[in-house]
Amino acid sequence: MASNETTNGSAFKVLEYSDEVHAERPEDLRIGEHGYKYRLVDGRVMPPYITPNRYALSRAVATRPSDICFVSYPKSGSTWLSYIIVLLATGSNPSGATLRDSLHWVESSWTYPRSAADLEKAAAPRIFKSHMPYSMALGGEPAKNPCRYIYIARNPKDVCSSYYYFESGKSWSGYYNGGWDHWLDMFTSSRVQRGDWFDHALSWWEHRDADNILYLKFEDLKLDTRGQLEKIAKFLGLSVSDEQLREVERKIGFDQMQQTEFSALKDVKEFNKFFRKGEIGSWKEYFTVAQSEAFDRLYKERVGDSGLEFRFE
Ligand code: PPS
Repeated sequence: MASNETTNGSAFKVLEYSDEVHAERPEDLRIGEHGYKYRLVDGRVMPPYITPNRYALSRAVATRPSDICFVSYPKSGSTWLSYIIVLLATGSNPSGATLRDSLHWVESSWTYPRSAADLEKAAAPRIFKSHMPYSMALGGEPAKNPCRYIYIARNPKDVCSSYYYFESGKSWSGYYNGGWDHWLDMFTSSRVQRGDWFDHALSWWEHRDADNILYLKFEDLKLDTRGQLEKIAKFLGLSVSDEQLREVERKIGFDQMQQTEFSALKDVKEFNKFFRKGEIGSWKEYFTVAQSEAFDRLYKERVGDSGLEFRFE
């Protein structure tokens, strides 16, 4: 274990990404335009800390009926969802010292890495984080797993804008310094870490009616928080009192989450502005009218008549 990481429940330290510690085989990393760093895993663009060994471990997890895996494309509200799941599923009594420490992000070698032995003995419910498309899911094919999967999707214009902010000038992206126009081109041509947004969101959408899959949207969580909390609790088979729901709703508020040390993600270096806006429609600060119209055409073409729709404002 690297010296800048904690073990479960130990003293608070800042987690800092570094190729040497987290990239496993740094010689496999690639550098794209404007310094953008990535690696290919199963032919898909991935961050350097999603290593072949970690990915293999995540695919091999023997899931249990009590397991919960939340999944998303990056910047879609997965941290928000994770806090909800941790609070609901543990009765507000999380296993870790911080939010990240209360989760198992198996595909990643970076924050709070877990070994197969750690996973074996982890307390139920084991709560897993993943940013993989359906075909690369934790545990192998979800249809063959007892685990419950909760996918959260967000309108891709906001994802793209939030992701631009998140990847610019960061260690794990090679201090990428392309401008917005360049980023938008990267995003729409599957060259950003985690690859193509469309096939990621659609891959889970196609399986949304499976008994062990719940498909959520950031916009619904924002506009109907209480209704979505009830939906999540029901899906997880939890009976939660009105008072508990009100308490969870208060704790997961945008401001509240940042003010609480447990959920503020202050243990991760370069995450100081992780809670950027938390809004629907902040893409308007980045997209020009022409870019927005071109994106709408692409959206129509790629999403087609699948029925996957979002509020964009
Ligand atoms: S990551 O790094 O890929 O795991 O990011 P992820 O957590 O999926 O998404 C980050 C965005 O979610 C916003 N967020 C919230 N919005 C509303 N309410 C709450 N409580 C909340 N928590 C996180 C976060 O601000 C990021 O969106 P942007 O648009 O950048 O603000």
